Amino acid sequence: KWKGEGTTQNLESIVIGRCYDYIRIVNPAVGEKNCSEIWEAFKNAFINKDPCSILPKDYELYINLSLHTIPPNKSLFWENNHLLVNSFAGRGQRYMPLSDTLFGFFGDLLNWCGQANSIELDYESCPTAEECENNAVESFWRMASITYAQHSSGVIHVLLNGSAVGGAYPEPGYFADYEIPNLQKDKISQIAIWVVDDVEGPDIDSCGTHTVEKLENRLKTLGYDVTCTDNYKSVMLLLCVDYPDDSKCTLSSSAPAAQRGPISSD
Ligand code: ENP
Repeated sequence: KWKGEGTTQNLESIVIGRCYDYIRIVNPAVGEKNCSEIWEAFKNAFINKDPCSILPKDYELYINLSLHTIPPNKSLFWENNHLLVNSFAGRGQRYMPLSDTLFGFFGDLLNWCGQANSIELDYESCPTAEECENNAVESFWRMASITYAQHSSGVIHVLLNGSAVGGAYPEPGYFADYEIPNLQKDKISQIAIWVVDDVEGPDIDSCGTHTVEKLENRLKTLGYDVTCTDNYKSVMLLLCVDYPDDSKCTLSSSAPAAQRGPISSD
């Protein structure tokens, strides 16, 4: 009856398994968490309710039970490059985007919704954001985004896609609407923006132009120390794994270095 995909099959097993994977293997520093209690709180946010009347605050208990500290300088905000962010972050080893916190890891890439007057999940279909914005998944990410931004500190990183149609910094968007307004200014030393184009994609947006300029101005007006880098090399190197022969992926410094020969003393 809805236009969106239904609840992911085996949702309960997946999220409880993810929770144990997270607290035991991915990030044991979070300490002891009760994964079945977290699942119950998650489920109670949306079961037996009209699937278009779920609000971010319905996930309050879920967030309280799964919350943990986010290490300073590790936060990574992003738009339009989910899979790149997941591999760049390295399950929290390099950076800790929302999807590498326990409360985001739980829902990443999954889909879920309930039904009014039934305690069953709906595995057939779920409302899309166009059908109603107060759906279970949308409200989950809103609540998670707000919490993540409030708990981020030190140098904040933002990875944007310079090839995205419509611009690297979308408005409306989670970053624009739920994350920037919830950053705690006194805990933040700098905001480092990286605008990276797809290797074979167009250069639509860059530092100082279009929507990125708008973002830089917004953050500066809020009083942040903002830096912006185009095609940040670490991210480019990762993208280039799939395009080793593209001209953008030439390791320019290696050939001269190899040809230079030994340093002579005279
Ligand atoms: P998209 O549309 O590129 O990618 C959405 C996919 O990323 C979905 O599969 C979603 O899981 C997963 N995902 C992981 N983290 C988030 C998230 N954090 N979020 C929404 N989806 C997330 O992403 P968006 O919609 O532009 O969101 C990007 C935002 O995430 C940025 O603001 C960034 O700073 C933030 P699922 O369960 O829906 O299948 C917040 C909102 O971290």
